[in-house]
Amino acid sequence: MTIVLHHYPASPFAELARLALGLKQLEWRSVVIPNVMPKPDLVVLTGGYARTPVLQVGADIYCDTAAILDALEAIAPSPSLYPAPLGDLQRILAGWAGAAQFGAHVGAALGSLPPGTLPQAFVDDRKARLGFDFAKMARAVPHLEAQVLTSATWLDATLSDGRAFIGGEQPGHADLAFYTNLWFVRGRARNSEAAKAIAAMPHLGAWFDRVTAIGHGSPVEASAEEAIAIAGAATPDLSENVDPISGFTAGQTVRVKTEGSGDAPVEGRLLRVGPTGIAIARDTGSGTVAVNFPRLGQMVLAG
Ligand SMILES: N[C@@H](CCC(=O)N[C@@H](CS)C(=O)NCC(=O)O)C(=O)O
Repeated sequence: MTIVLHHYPASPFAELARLALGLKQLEWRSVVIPNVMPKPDLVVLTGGYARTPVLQVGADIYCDTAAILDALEAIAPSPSLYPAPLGDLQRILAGWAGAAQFGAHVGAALGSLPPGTLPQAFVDDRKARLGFDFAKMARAVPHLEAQVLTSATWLDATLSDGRAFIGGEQPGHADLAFYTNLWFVRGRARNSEAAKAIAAMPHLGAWFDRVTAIGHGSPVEASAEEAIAIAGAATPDLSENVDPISGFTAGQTVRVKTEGSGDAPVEGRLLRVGPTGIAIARDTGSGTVAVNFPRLGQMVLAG
């Protein structure tokens, strides 16, 4: 079983996945993908999903960090990404960190960069795909930094009782999700007011260092061609398990689309759908892959 992460260094969600690989001390192949469209080698595997990161385990493809972390938890159950006492509540905290809070952190960081810092291709891509308006973001920096500092203050207060991680002595999904938001602000906008205020929070700073120390496991560089060959040589999990409440049947052609986004839907034959996940089968031209998504935030649409 070969684990491949399709990612690029500066992506916060990719950093979340890299830390999850580190927590599990896994060996993995690192395929660096473009940070703008087009991503032809990635979509050969995903069928259209082009966000960062994507995990590949042989011919099983996992889109979105929620599905990626579930896959890693199944591959290497210990140490868990969902340790007691929070357990699955880690997911709810991570979900908040990865939604409005993610936007505030990214906006506070990118908005405080001097104009002209970001490559034009990146500015154009994010405008077209995600509706980013960098001039508006720059004007909103004080507001966005306030959103960042509210959650940073709550985290610092939570950690002030001496716990090592958000849920206690073991790190979990929530730690990785909040960390990557702060990592982006500290890394991209070192001299911003938010980065300085965060650096002055003692409990948060010590926790940040503990999460950094988790590391990334053991990455080995690989090419997109190698990743496609790995998928071609492997057999995906084509087991079927369709929850009748979904209104769909196994084998039916469906499209899976990220809610509230302009992202391309991914078409395939429905394998599995339940309260926590979706899987479809599709042909890449050189074999079949199973493409997995989280249930939350993904729409299943009839063919
Ligand atoms: N909900 C997704 C969000 C992924 C996401 O939006 N990633 C950003 C990068 S951090 C992205 O895809 N940006 C556009 C790109 O990389 O092309 C997840 O948890 O993986």
